[in-house]
Amino acid sequence: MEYFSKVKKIAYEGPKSKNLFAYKYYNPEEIVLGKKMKEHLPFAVAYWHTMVQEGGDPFGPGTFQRNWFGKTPMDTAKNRVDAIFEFLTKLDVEYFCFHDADIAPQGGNLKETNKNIDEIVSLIEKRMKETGKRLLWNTANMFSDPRFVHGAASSNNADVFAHSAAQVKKGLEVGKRLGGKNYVFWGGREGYESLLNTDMKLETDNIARFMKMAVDYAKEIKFDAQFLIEPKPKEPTTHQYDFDAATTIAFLATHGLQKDFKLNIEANHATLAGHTFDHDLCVARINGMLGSIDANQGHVLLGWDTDEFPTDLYSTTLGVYQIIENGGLHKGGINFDAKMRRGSFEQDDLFLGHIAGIDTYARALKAVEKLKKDKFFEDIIDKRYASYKTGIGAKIVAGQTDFKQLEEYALNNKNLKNESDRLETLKAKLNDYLY
Ligand code: XUL
Ligand code: CO
Repeated sequence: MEYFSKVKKIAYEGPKSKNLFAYKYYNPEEIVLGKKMKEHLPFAVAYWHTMVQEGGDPFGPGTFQRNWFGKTPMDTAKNRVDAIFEFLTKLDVEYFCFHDADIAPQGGNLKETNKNIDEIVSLIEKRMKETGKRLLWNTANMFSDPRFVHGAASSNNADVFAHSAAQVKKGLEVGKRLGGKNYVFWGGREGYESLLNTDMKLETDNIARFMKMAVDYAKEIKFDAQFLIEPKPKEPTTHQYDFDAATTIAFLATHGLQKDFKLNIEANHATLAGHTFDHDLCVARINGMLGSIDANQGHVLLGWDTDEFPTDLYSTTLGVYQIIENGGLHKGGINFDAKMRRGSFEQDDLFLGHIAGIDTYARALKAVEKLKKDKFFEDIIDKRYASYKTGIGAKIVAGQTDFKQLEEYALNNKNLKNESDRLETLKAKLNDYLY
């Protein structure tokens, strides 16, 4: 069956097009900064938001009209496979991402669940071969089922740790079978509510033990995906262990895991942590840890993870600048971890949400191209840090001086002078590149 029968393949029609179901800025074959747009921006569709979300909120049930519900949960799961591959093909997006629980319903026990997963994975594998679509990453949902009430690898209950290990083991096998490029850990319930009853040291050590076992198992089965951790500061628990990029890098370094992992930076998670999107991307990048991106945005007035499609050109441009500075995302991609608003309930609206996000990233890339051609940021940085190019500054950077020499320099220096930043002018100039 055709699930989106009214929609044809979304094509690039240029900024003047009035067709809602067309790209105005994303022109996949266009060369920008030496590469095709589609190579700079390897987009992915998130199974959970696009295929599974029903649009409920704490005040009322779902509103989303979807035509893939079948008689049984397994029928629905099978229909969803056909629907997502039709969606990816019509949207002209190469990648998708999923949690185990998104693709197949839980059975009465782990064995039955794995059987359901195997059956659906066979269908996915077949559709991947037919369409050429690829798996950017998969992950395990270790937060929805009530068994994860106290966490997964950080649970106080060793039986839950073991169950989680079995789930990730299966996830790694599925990732290998589908040729997944990455495998993601998002903390989910790996955090705590109160120190009154929490052994933080045991919980964080256990998470590290869990990660090591995952890396070892991937090696054993020759699954060469890049492991990723996706930081998030709060939600669902008050304190999430993977708070932000810096905290997560420190955790990995402390436990000797930094070579085996990179980070999947999500825009809305960065802003929940009190950072900008580009801040967390930059922290990951300068530490050699930028792996992939969950593209979305929060709402400036709300303090939770609203997972909106990214339409804010300002933050997206600064984000794409970090991707370019990183030399691209390598094995990673740009996954739309974004959901339609409850009021955008028609099934075909799913295209419009993705088109909005994809066009925003394309515009951002074009803005970055202009910024790079003009050496906009390079010139600012060169000038601002010029004192480290010559004289005492050059010696500091080269490690050729010490406190005694610096004291002598400072004592003799009659001319300590700072320069104004004029950040207001820079911000105003940046607008010329965006709008
Ligand atoms: C939750 C979130 C997840 C991860 C995958 O905030 O971002 O959907 O991306 O588990
Ligand atoms: Co995410």
